[in-house]
Amino acid sequence: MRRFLAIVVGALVLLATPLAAPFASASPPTLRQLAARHDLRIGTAVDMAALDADPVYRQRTGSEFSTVTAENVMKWEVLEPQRGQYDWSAADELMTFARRHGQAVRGHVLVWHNQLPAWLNETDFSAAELRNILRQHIFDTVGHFRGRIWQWDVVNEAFNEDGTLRDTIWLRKLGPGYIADAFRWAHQADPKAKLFYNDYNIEDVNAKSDAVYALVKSLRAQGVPIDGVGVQAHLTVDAPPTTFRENLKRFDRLGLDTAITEADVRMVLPPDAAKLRAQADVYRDILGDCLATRHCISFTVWGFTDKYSWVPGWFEGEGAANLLDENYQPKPAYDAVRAELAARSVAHAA
Ligand code: 9MR
Repeated sequence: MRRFLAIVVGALVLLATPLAAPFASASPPTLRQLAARHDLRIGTAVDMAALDADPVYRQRTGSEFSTVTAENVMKWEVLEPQRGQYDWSAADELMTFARRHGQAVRGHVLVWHNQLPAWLNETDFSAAELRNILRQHIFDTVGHFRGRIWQWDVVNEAFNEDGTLRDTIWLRKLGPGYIADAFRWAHQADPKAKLFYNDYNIEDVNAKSDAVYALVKSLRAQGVPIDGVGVQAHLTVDAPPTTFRENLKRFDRLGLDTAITEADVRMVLPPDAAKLRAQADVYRDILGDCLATRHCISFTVWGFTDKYSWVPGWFEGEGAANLLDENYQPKPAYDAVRAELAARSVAHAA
């Protein structure tokens, strides 16, 4: 379907070019316009403080991207800081922004072990109580946004690197069945949302992605409503994935959608020409892997400017992981992403 559309759109563009050219605007197509040719949504995580305070950030978020993800404001600690008292304000603001800009929203995140509210960590709930709390959280949250979320990250980062299940409050108290439960509850709360399992370090075929593969295969076999696998893609310039395409394709063959959900490519600071070139190559290659995978439906970067990246705060001495620098100047990676989107439609049309 994607290839077919690209051919049709490519042909139309070729046909229309001589007529349209005199009237065409001088500005080059945005990332979202280029991605639309492939039936792909291109997205960014959104930092709500920056969206409120920085007009340039706001403008670029709206113009360049066709899907957005809340970087933090749909996490449990933000939504329900006191038990039973929800604060939807920041998340709703993002929903309004997305609607105004014709953007699909990725909901992030329902079940995770980080950024849980203090009241949840502080009390020693029984298994039955905790199961009810999780169920209620999923019904409240998915229900609040019902009909307006394109993809939900239902369960996030449930595995260790060796493929065993991560020791979290959910696994400890509820056992491994919490994963299937979460998907079933989310589906009941919004039958139209696409439901994703999401994780990092699963770009390559490795012990962790093998475990995710086994999990989603077994969920499908049991009739659990799961639609896709999100591959975060928090990467570095010097250790890019080598089997990403093969990995995406095996999920595709299971009948699942895939999505790149949190791409960034960090480097040891300061940046230099060689590192920026290497970074561009990694962005280009993983985008190419997504485009080559039939049901890889979105490519989301975890922030688009180095100005607000989470990376320097977490990895000492590293950063410069995004497409634009701190002054919103395009880096080679931005040009590489544009070129990959532009070149591929031409190749398909040929
Ligand atoms: O980018 C997020 C950062 O602002 C938060 O402080 C951090 C806290 O856990 O979470 C970051 O986002 C994470 C995402 O929700 C899940 N995958 C890993 C991301 C980077 O840590």
